[in-house]
Amino acid sequence: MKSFFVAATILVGLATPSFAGECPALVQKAEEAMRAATLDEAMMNKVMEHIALGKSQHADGKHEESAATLKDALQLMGV
Ligand SMILES: [Cu+2]
Repeated sequence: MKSFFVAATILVGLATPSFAGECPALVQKAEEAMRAATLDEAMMNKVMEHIALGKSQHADGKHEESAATLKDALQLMGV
């Protein structure tokens, strides 16, 4: 019984950081893409809004939503 709890704890521990770690990597990717891309001002603002929202979702622990928002930002830039 004890080993079951240990195994469950390890599984939960492995599942959470994969999301938590994905957002900062996506933020970095989006910011790099933004610097490299030639966007008009409206698109630039839209991308920046997405990145800011993604960061705050990540800070709130909503890592799945954050990753989705940041992937939208990349998609806006055609990445
Ligand atoms: Cu996150």
